[in-house]
Amino acid sequence: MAAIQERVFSGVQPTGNLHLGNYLGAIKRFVELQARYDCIYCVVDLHAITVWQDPEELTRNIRELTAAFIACGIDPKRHIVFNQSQVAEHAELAWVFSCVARMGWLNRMTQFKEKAGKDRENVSVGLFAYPCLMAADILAYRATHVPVGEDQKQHLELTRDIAQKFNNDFAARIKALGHGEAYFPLTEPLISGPATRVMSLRDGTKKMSKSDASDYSRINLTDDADAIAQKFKKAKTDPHPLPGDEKELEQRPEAENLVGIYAALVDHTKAEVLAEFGGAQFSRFKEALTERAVAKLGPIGAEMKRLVQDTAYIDQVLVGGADRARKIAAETMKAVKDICGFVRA
Ligand code: AQP
Repeated sequence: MAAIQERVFSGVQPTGNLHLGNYLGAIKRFVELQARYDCIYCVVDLHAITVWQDPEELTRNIRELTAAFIACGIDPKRHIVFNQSQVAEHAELAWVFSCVARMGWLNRMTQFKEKAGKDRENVSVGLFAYPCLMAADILAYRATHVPVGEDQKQHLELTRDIAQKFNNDFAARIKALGHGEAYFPLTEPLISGPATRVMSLRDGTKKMSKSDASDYSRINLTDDADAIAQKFKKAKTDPHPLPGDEKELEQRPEAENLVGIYAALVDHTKAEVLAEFGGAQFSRFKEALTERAVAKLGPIGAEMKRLVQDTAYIDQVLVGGADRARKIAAETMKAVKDICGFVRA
């Protein structure tokens, strides 16, 4: 049986309003990892429908996110880019994992608690079971590394728990079928850098999020230079100049957020940014930040707008990527069926 090879997998939901947090926390890292790993990047449309999606808007958002991946620098020829619903093995493996995961594990997921809020009885079963599908996304490719933002850390820990329990429950069978000691790898989360949790521009204690009602809370990847300038200008800050020392950012969430964004945009540490801007007023820092953000996002937004017009090209990328992804996922699913004891063709 094939040994587990190093492989990167990650996904983003096509739920519109792609923002700077998605870019700095995830997509920018996806791009960087291409040089070192075989990468699979997925438009996770099955995750998107855990909350209601207008079908026409969903189609547009799937294509727009694919365009964003490519515009940010993901190469769909060297790596795999596809949308999840085209590879049925994700949903199939998710069912097996729903039978491996325990209710108690899922009950502890903070994202579910936050998203369900007081309306727990009325949210979809899919929203609750979401982490099982996420584990299936990753493990269908036996991915060893998953770049994500800080908010996904708990789901990745659950993915490891599911892999571990599957490996333990079926240990004898896995060995007998020649897979060695473990079939699934214990996937490593890749969460590092100065922008693993980009915060809202209106409230430094809240995550920058697609679903925030205020467009001023986030910088969208498709915002033009004027919108970016306006949003940073209005971004909440405190009355003090920037400190020279990183420790002094601790009680200043808005300042820390803007410094982290700047650092991630220019590939510096927060300490290096403060060495340059310590003592500066926010007005000067925000101008420099706007300049950096426009320089980075301007070309991405323009390329996204160009690519989404070419739906034939985008759809061809997704179909081609899905064909390549399915080959890998189908091998995994065959092995899983044998391990579980299902009879198959
Ligand atoms: N604010 C953020 N800072 C850093 N990373 C972030 N990510 C999301 N928000 C931030 C990372 O982006 C990747 C894709 O996220 P997703 O689309 O799958 O789901 P999400 O986390 O639900 O995105 P949002 O924007 O927060 O949507 P809503 O408003 O629906 O909750 C992931 O790697 C995520 O960590």
